[in-house]
Amino acid sequence: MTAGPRLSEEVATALAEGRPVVALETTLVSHGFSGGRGLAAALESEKRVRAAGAIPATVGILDGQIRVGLDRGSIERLAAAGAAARKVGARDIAACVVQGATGATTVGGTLAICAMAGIAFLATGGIGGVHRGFARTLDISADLLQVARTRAVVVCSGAKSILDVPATAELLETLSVPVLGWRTRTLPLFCSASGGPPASAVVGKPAEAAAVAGAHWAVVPSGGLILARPPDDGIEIEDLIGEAVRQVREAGITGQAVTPAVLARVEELSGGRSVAVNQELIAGNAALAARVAVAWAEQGEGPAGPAG
Ligand code: PSU
Ligand code: MN
Repeated sequence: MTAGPRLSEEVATALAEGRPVVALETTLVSHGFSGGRGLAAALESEKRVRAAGAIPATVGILDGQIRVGLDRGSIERLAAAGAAARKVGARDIAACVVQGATGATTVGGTLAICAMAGIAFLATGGIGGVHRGFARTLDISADLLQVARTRAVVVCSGAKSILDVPATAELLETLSVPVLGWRTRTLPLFCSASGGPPASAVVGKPAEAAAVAGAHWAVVPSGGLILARPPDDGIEIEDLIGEAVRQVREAGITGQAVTPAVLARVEELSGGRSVAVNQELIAGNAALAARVAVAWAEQGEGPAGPAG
């Protein structure tokens, strides 16, 4: 049995020709939204990646097969499965494959597959991070460690403010992960642009971001970078997030279920306002990731990915 990823023809060809490819995760599709909005976010992201001149590679595991470059029907399947799809981080891939299961990959899981496929650009809404109350629960997303050990640029709007964002920024520093602010000096708080901890550097052009990535890979060949883009139209929902985190804790929810549960509560408490921002973020980050991937390809430094 082989656990190798199956690439779509389009993605395989693009990678072979050194053309820009952007990976997209699917946990947000299955677990991140209610009512089919995860599917809309996924399809819009793909569209934006293409519009910016790159090839989207949506990643997931279908019936035990790791797939890179999902077709629409497969993305629809993951969306329809919802919570029935496994939430797959890097540690969960092996069991999901061997057991023939269907799984939606987190940022960390998607990055692990990017390393296998040779893709070096990924977009999402917000990465996982250090959870509030981590000293008691030790709940720290595996996304952070996977970013630290994967040669890739992860474009996001920071870590969700459902997390302890200053602690998340500290851990990223500990892990030597550059946190590049996209035209901002601070790490965005997902729904809101301001109030976060400082970025480690500011970049203002896709080519600059690509150049910093290349220079970083000369220093840390197998390490990742975060490129953090603030929301275009942020909203202030800090109080409500605190309330959502409290409710989830009181309900006794732990482990992998925490992030989806908090997201669902935030969606409810904000009367859906968080969802509109979330969808816009994901699509905007996909577009930016594509621009950076295009700039990388234009710099002609060759394949960026680990398999290249
Ligand atoms: N942020 C969102 N929606 C999501 C996630 C993050 O706005 O659905 C998902 C991502 O896939 C991320 C994962 O990788 O949550 C992190 O989960 P955990 O905290 O359990 O590591
Ligand atoms: Mn966790």
